[in-house]
Amino acid sequence: MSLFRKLVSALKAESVSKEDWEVIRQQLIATDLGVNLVDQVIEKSKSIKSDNAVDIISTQVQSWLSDKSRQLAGDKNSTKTILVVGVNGTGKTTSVAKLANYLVKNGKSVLLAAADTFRAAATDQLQTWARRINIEVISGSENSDPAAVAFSAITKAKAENMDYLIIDTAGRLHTKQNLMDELGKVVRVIKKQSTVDEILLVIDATTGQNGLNQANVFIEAVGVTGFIVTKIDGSAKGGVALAIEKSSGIPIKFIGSGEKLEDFELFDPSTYIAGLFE
Ligand SMILES: Nc1nc2c(ncn2[C@@H]2O[C@H](COP(=O)(O)OP(=O)(O)O)[C@@H](O)[C@H]2O)c(=O)[nH]1
Ligand SMILES: [Mg+2]
Repeated sequence: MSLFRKLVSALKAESVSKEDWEVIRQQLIATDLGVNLVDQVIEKSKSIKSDNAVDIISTQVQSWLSDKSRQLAGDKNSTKTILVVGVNGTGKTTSVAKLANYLVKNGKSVLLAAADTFRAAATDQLQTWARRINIEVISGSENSDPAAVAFSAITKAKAENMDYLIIDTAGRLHTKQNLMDELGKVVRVIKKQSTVDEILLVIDATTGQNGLNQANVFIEAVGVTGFIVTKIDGSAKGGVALAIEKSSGIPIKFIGSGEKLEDFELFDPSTYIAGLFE
């Protein structure tokens, strides 16, 4: 990704002009790191004269990342429920499929729930993925109650002793109150029978600072436990990942890097930081 390429050159240079610092600043702002963090990096960079300058700055940037666990939470002996939430088009349904595939490849049993009942197409999309992974999807008819789908799904997942239940949800909710009501109801239905172990918020890296604002609405409305940052493949704006962890303290757990099932991995902070400073 090497979003910090120009900064790295400057840190290694004998001297850097005022104009060059401004160019670097603009380049960092374009990564969607946010003006505040960019200015912190620039100030610190200007102040150090050392052969280790790159290491010093990358350590500073690393300290902005969350030190919370990036592993999926939950008791290994019972069904763990993961709710996947986020704005429409960010990549929720694709990420649900990718996460299921990742878990199945690691020997886990997974049931899916298609609780985005606003559009029949959303259920079809999830069923197509599930056929490829060879797992089952619980769904309801169009416009049926998402909480009813969640109820059937958790009942089945527990009866069959599944390792994971992953619930895809709708993002097309006009107000925060709507969002809270609908997601809150799904959470209550699960909690009557089991636990909600993760609420993963999907963030589209290409939406930049706007993605951050959307994230805050979800963070306030439901107890988000982790992020899935998608579309980092098509983005020169990977700075949003840093910005979002710094501002929320919530860890990124997975990243999506393409449209295929395999384009998905655990977020590794060291690799991410190294990539920025390549
Ligand atoms: N390039 C790229 N595209 C993605 C990624 N994740 C999802 N998409 C695409 O984004 C679009 C919306 O995805 P979808 O899962 O339907 O979003 P949802 O509305 O949040 O459920 C689809 O065209 C996906 O193929 C990713 O990591 N990289
Ligand atoms: Mg969807």
